[in-house]
Amino acid sequence: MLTVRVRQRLGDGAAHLVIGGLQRPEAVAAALPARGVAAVHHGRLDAVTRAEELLAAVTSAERTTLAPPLRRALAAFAAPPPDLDTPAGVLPTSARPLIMGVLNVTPDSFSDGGRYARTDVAVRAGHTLAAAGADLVDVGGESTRPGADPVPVEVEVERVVPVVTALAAAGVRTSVDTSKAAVARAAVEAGAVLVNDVSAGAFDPELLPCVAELGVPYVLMHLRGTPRSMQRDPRYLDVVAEVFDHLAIRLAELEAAGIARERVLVDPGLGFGKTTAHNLALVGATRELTSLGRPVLIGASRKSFLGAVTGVDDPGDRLEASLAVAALAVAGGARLLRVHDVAETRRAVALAHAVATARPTPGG
Ligand code: PMM
Repeated sequence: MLTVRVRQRLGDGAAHLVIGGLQRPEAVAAALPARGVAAVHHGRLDAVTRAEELLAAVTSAERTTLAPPLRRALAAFAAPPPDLDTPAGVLPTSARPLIMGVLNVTPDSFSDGGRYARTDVAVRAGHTLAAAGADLVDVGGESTRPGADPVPVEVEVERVVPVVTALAAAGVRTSVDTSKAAVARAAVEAGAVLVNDVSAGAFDPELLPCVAELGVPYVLMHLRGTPRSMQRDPRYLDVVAEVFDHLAIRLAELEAAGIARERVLVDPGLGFGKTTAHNLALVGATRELTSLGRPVLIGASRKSFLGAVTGVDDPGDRLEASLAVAALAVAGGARLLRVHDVAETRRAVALAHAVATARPTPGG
């Protein structure tokens, strides 16, 4: 499949593009007018070019298939994404970055392990997140920490559903963090308005048909391997290109499975089969992910790569690093931040968003 990543738009109508899936990328590079970059890396064309020049350089058959994704990616790059419709109203992703507060109802999550294993305690914590300004409370009943074992479906349902039910009844908007169809269904029936799946549909073949039927928004995240194995020496030739292409290809596959693009958010999956260097490169490439045309979710809060950079071992002490990444992600166009420290992130993000959208009129 052809994939189009915009790295930068230039003033003269040209753009720095990376195109995956071309039949003869070297021939296309050779046919482009010289403008600086026109090279092939790991089978992908990396070129500074205008859309018309690029379309003129490919075969007529490829022109037909390349033109729609090329125009879509150029239009989407750096533009605010559309809003998301949910059963509980619109999530205004076009207007501002939103905050998803993390509520892990598990005995073993890495950052808040075990604190919320009791339903009443978890429900109270959900209210606290909402009061602090979370637009969504993300309820998860299975740890996705590196090395974690899967949880039986009944256990996950028992953990998640009472919490979602209580929060929904109190008017708190929830999402469900699960890779299992039965859990997604039970949680949505209990009031969850979005399915957040770290597996991109790879762990349970029933999940995507279930999401298609439920009709709620869906977070499509990149993960290499499984939580049990993912941190064993992850390697990429080009992490940004591979994560981007995976998301682009999976978006098309979701559409074929009945999940409209309009319902999907994309997430590079920081910490899921990635080294510190991979995670940092992906945070730095947030803007490029906006060329997928979907709201970008970034989940960096308290993760171990932040500790690796700052030398802070305790996840609970990684607030400053978490806020720094949140601000950088928003500057790069991210529109949903999955975080533990909601009030602090909200303030940091308000500032980052104000800078990103500041456009004084000349002389004003
Ligand atoms: N990270 C975790 C769990 N779920 N979901 C999405 N979409 N993106 C993430 O980065 C993500 C996630 C693991 O972090 P936690 O143990 O603090 O919940």
